[in-house]
Amino acid sequence: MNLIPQAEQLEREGIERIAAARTRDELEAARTALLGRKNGRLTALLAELPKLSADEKRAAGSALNKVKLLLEGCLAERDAELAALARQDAPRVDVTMPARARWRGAKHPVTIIIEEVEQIFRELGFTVALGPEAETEWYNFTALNFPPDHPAIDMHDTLYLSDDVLLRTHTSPVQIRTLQTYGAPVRILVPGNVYRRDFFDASHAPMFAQIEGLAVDEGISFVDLKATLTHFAQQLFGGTKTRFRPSYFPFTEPSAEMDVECTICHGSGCATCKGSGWMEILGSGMVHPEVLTASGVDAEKYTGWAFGMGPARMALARYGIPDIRALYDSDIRFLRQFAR
Ligand code: 2NL
Repeated sequence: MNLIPQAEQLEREGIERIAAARTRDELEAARTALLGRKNGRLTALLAELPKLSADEKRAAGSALNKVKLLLEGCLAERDAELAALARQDAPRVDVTMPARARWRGAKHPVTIIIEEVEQIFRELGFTVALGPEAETEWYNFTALNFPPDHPAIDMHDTLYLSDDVLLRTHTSPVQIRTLQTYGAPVRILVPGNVYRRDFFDASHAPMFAQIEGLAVDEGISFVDLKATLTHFAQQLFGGTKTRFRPSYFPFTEPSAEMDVECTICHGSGCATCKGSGWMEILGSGMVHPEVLTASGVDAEKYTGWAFGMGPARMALARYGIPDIRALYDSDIRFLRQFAR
């Protein structure tokens, strides 16, 4: 028996079959049919070897081993060809193409200030309180000790929705409502939008954000007001100097404005502080006993202090924005500068 012609036949047919494989699956099927350990054609021929004489065995074994090595080489070559073809068909990527710029959201500068103020007062035990923007004259003016002929109550300064209902001119009504609902003691911070009948110009807007704060408890004094507001200014502006000046509001007595050393020129005088070296940041005072009484709080037992400030003004000062209208234009070129 001679296996040499069969080895040659396997070689010829194997080369043809490998070249004919058009996919890697077909190539794998060819590999199994030709060289598979169980039912491959080479394995079948090798199984015949024991029947041969020693000389025939040597010649046939060497021939079969040559065929095996040759077909393995062909399989590897075709496999590389098919892999290269698959790469060519895959969608191609231009790695030099510039990336599309990703949209980054930004907080509005007024929101940045409000959130920082909220955080500072939260750490002092204050709770954030919210309330309606449409209010009655009683909550907006009467309970706050405005005399009935006060100019702010006039239709020229306040936006009325009806005879009695108006758009709140400050967030103080929320403090009155909180005292009515929960009684003393309270420590609250009240951010929100307020409305005034003003023309929109570089320094006025008919709607703007306000933040007020109120602390009412037994034994609260002007010391608490000064210490808390000084701590607040140092947290927000980073260790700057502060000063208090006497002032007047119908709802506080005594009243005081707090200034911080100008954050732009550090006291030497510039355009932002109009040469004074100081920036006014808030109004404050001891809650007028009439306000406590109107809110149902015993003014003999409790005292309190309160403050109000405009975060839009503070944003203009901090970021050096020259015109308040930039805060309300929704111009993306302006707003994206605050992305961090
Ligand atoms: C300012 C001044 C201020 C208050 C607001 C207040 C509220 C209640 C009682 C007493 Cl319920 N006071 N708020 C007190 C002092 C000043 O605002 O310049 N705001 C922009």
